[in-house]
Order: sequence, then structure tokens, then C-alpha cells
Amino acid sequence: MKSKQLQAALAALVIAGSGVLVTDTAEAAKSTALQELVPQPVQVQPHTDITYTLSPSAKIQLSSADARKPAELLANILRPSTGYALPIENGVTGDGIVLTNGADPKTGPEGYQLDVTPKQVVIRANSVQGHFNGISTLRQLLPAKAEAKTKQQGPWQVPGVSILDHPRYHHRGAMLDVSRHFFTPAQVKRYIDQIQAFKINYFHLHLSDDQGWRLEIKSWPELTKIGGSTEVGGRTGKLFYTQDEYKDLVAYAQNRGITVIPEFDMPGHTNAAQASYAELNCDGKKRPLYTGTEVGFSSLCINKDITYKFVEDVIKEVSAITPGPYFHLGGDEALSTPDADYVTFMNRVLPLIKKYGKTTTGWHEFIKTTKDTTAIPQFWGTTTTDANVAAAAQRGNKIVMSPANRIYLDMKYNKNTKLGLDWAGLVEVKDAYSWNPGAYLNGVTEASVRGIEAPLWTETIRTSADIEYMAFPRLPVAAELGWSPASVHNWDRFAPRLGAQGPRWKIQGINFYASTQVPWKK
Ligand code: TNX
Repeated sequence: MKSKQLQAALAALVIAGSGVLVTDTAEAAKSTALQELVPQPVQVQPHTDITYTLSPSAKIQLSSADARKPAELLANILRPSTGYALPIENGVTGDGIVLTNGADPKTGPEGYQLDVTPKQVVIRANSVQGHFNGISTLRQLLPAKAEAKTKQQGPWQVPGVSILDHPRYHHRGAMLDVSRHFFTPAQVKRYIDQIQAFKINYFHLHLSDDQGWRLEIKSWPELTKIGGSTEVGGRTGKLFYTQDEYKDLVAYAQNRGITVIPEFDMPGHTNAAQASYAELNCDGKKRPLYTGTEVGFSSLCINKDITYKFVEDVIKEVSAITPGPYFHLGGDEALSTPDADYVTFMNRVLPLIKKYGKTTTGWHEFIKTTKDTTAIPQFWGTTTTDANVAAAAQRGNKIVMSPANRIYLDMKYNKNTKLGLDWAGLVEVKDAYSWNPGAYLNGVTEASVRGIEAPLWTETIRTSADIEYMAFPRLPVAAELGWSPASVHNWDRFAPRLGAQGPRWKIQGINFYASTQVPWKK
């Protein structure tokens, strides 16, 4: 056997899991890339006799205009690191990366096929989403240094493979609380880029809470002038997004295949609004601004009409600048709102969300007030039983799973973690992985689960480095749970794949938590 064939054969054996060591480092790097994907694709068929090498004259070729945004995303990543021009062209000819249609129907609305030939990497998908997802996979098949912002030395090899892939759940989300601490548009974009790489398709922004109102509402300008002037810890400044800044963030996400879900938390968690407008308080007196971290002390005034004028104006303005179909109304921990008032409030507010063309989503408490099966409860409890959520599932509602003791990114990893909270427990990487979203809540089966979301509350989180430390590696864990088939779920096989992301994150400058549970690749 020629040595190249021998190496290929050895690589095939490694993939088959025989544990044979491949001594040639380039061959080994290529073949192992197929075992290092997060999230794990549905089907990976290696072709060990094939390698594609990106050449300086390669083009990104489109067979449909639809694929232009995904193509631009890929070009913006690969041009700086490879130093190649990588022009984006319509039509398929010759060497390069091809984005085309005609994928196997099994790939569904978000899946893709990726086929590596000696001359091309062909990503086939029947939707823009599918192309974004295929590109996320291709990025992980290239050497980690392809992620660098400066020119690196090739070769830029992709191992021969045929992949067919599609998600387990439609909803794969990440939430960022920009109320407790405010994050600039640049910081938010940085996080959007990081979640996008793991096929996350929803970005939920928690835009109001006791400590801050973070989006300009033109008909209620004091909300940001007063309510958006401070945060936990008392820093002051312009700590809010203008509507133009918000629209820019939404477009930024959209250009990466991500739908923004805006949240305005009510009827509790409303001190910032109550500090901005006296009339939102039952006693007609403005509340002081709040920079602490307690929850449950605030409530809108349920029996005043002005409350609903306020809520309607917010829904109306936010809906007009949010292309996505969802409005998240919070609804959690309304501990200062009597139960009957909570029901009264929701009965008046839910129709307003419909009136402005949006679908309601909210923290799961609100679902006890409605029989609307299109409403989406987001379960954030720490129990495996919730009668109201189970009843909603029986009626046909789809549930987003965010159990706090599993997938709250603000929980400490262990008792020495400096950042974060521990009210739902300590959540090490393995704890975050070891649960099944489709069989977690009694009475909520796989078919009733819309997906999974990893929330990051920011009482203790102030910088991008802080965000990254809490989100990495647990956000990729959530992405794996949301995307990969239940049948591949296995910690011993997952941990090395996760560990293989380490070099990539180092190159990207991600400040990840190097858990000792994970065998990090050097
Ligand atoms: C509970 S989870 C909250 C938030 C806090 C979070 C901290 C939820 C719907 N409400 O207000 O920020 O705990 O972990």
C-alpha cells in the first residue's frame, strides 16, 4: 500500500473507534475534525481517500440569491485568516465552496447536506437557515486558525465527508439580560457571533427589569431617560438602546440566521418603569431607582387604565421594529401582584400582543392564565413537575425548556466560581449536559417540546469576558441538546468533542471556563 493510502486507512480505523494512533499529524488532524463537531450532526460518512484544499483562487459559488447572507458570513470569517479573496459569485463553476439547493427532503426546513469532493465543498440546503447551519459545520471542519482575525499559514484542508444534518428541535435559544447590567451593541454583537457558531437560532433580549429599562419607547421617553440611566451597582450613563440601535442589532442577528425575541417583563420586575412615571404606581408616586439584586418587590398598578395604555404603547412600538413573530412578556416572580390581579392583568395584555400581530411567549407562570395553545411558556423551574405547564402541553402548547438547575448560564459551576449565583444549585458542565429536554417534565413529552433556551442573567456579569466565562462551555452544551438527535446523547463521547473546541475558542479570544470535567485539546 502506498503511504497515503495507508494513512487514509488508518484514519478510517480511528474514525471507526478502534483507537489506532495516526502518526502523520496532517492526516490525523483532518480525520479527527470529523469527530470533533459540536453539535454532533445526524449522519457523518467519512471519505478518507478525499481531501479538499481551499486554494487562493477558490470562489464562494451560489446557485440561488438566497444564500448570499450565509456566503457573506463565511467570507468574512475566511478572508482575514486565509488572506484569499474568496469572491462570492452567482453560478457554480470550478474550485470552491458551493451553496446550492436540492437537499434531501430529510434535511427539513433547517437542515443541510455537506459533501466534500477534491474540488469543492458543496453545501446543499432548501432554506437560508440550512445554509447558515451548514456553514457552521464547515467552520469546524477547517483548521482552528481559520477563525483568526489575521493572516495565517495554510494549508486549508477539509476532510472528505458526506454529512446529512437537521435539528432535533426548532427552537435553540440563548437569552441575555441587558437590564441588570447593560451591554453595548458591540458587546451584544460579539455574543450573537458566538452563539451563531453553534446553530443557535433565537436570541432573547431581556430588555426591562427593576434595575433598568433598556429600549427607547418614543411615546414614553422617561422610560430610558430615567429608567435607562443606571444598573446594578449604580453605574450611570446612557444605558439603553435607541430604536435605531435596536433595529441594527435585530438586523445583525437576522443576517446571521437569528431571530430576536424582545422581552419586557411585567407585571413584576417593573421598578425602572415605576421610577420613570409616577402614574404607573397605585399611589401616584415615583419609585426610587434600584441598583440592588433583590427580586419580587415591584408591580405595575393592575386597576388603572393608564397601565394598559402604557403596556399597549410598548407592545405597539416594539412590534413595529421587531420582524420576528414573538413578544416575550416576562410574567415571572410577580410576588407583589396578588394572584387575582395577575390573572386580570394577563387577560388584558395577552389580546394586545395579538392585536399587534405577535405570538406571546413568557416565563411559564403566565400560562395558567390562558387556554391559547399558540402561547409559548418557557419553563424555568427547578422541579420536574409543573401542573400548569403539563396541562398546557396536554392542550397542545409547545414548551421551551430552560430548567434553572440545568441550563441557567448564571449559575456557578462550583463553589469557587467567582461570578454567578447559586440559588438553583451549582451547575458543572456535566450537570448542564445530563438531562433530556424531551423527557424532563412530567406530562411534557418530546412532541410538546419546542426547544431549549439557555438564559444568562447578569446580576453579577459586567463584561464580555464575564459573559463568555459563564456561557462557555455551557452554551455549546445547550446547543448540542437542542440540535443533536437524542440517540447520540452520551457524556463520554460528548466531552472530547467539547474539549476539541478549546483551541478554536482560544483563537477567537473567548474567555471560557476550562472545566476539569472536559479533556481540553491543546
Ligand atoms: C430568577 S428566572 C429570575 C430572574 C433572576 C434569575 C437569577 C426568572 C424568570 N426570573 O429575575 O435574574 O432568577 O438567576
